[in-house]
Amino acid sequence: MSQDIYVTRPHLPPLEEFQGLLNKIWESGHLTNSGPYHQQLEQALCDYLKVPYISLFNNGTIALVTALRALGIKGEVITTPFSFVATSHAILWTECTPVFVDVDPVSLNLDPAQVNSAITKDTAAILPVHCYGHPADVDAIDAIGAEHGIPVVYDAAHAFGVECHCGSVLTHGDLSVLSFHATKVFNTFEGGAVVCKTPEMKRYVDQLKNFGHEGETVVIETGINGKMSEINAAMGLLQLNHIDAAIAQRAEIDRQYRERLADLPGIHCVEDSGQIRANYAYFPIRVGPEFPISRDALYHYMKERGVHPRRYFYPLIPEFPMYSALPTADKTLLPHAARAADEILCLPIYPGLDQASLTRIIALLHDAAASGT
Ligand code: T4K
Repeated sequence: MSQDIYVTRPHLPPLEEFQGLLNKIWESGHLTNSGPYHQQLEQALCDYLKVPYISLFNNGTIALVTALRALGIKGEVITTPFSFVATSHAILWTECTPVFVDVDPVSLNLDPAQVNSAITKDTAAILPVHCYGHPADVDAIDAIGAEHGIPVVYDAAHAFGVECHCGSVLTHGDLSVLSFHATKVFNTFEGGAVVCKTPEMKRYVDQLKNFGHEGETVVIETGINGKMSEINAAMGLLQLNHIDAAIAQRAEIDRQYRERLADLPGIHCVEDSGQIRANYAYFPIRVGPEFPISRDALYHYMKERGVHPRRYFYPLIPEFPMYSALPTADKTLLPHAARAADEILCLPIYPGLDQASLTRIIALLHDAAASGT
């Protein structure tokens, strides 16, 4: 019986490499609160990602909440309905109101024209997502933010290492937020980061994630505990040694999917959107009406046969109960996002997905097509 295949499997460095770093943590007793590995990882990530300042976090969600808080956002935040629920939850946690606008039907990222038309006197920020690691239309969205004096925070949870026409996509907007969760391209088990443009902002974010402390006896803000531990930081340092090889393996899987699914009517691979360097974080396909069975039928067909794709992102965020009463949650106002949520299926992609597994996944898609004709 062949093993089940999941949408992802975390990349892990060789265990013996980790053991060496653990020994040092045990010797020093420095477990958290900006220890040596934490500081090394911040610098190493700035170098790798080509960004000026990074503040590490214990996860991407707390990093998002802290980023909004650091900019003093109060009011309405224009955002995408087509994302993981953490994007909108961060808006609610900062006591702001999400304003959903539709996505571009091809890139599935926020449509700048829709963002522009949604701006009112109450708009406090724009929170786009680089969905699947495909860059949002950063030039257009940054320009809208600049024109109206509205901060832009990018949820870059999927966009580790992604570069667009002008370098790292993480240098856009006022702040960008990364996730280093186990399911991400670069993982520290749990983790995240805020990418900052100035030393002042980095210092402020560092204070906010450390209870608002400024030194030993002064507390300047109602901060939170968002600190990354030394264990997670050590894992990050090791992961960085392997990241280029891991992304190269993802690229090869992406290439094969595109090539081997090209002749399957009704299956449409979501196109990249303008990245110069991609990270192949996800492999989303759209199951069109020409495919003999529905997206959900295909999802169950595959699961029953031991392959577990995921419907990222279904249901749409506005359908969840804490959002559904908002005036902008009406799905008829979000037709492109609603259609994507009904058609999308993310196929397994991760370093270590072997050739036999890839062939099995692709064969299953062909079999499913044949089963419905
Ligand atoms: N913004 C966006 C746009 C995001 O996508 C996310 C997170 C965030 C913000 C928030 O960042 P964090 O606070 O998480 O750092 C997963 C992740 O939990 C979540 O991090 C991620 N986005 C989201 C898209 O996916 P689930 O509920 O799909 O995870 P789960 O546990 O079902 O895992 C999926 C598959 O991965 C499993 O079937 C098997 C495999 N897996 C998973 C884990 C956790 C493993 O093999 N090992 C593991 O340890 O949410």
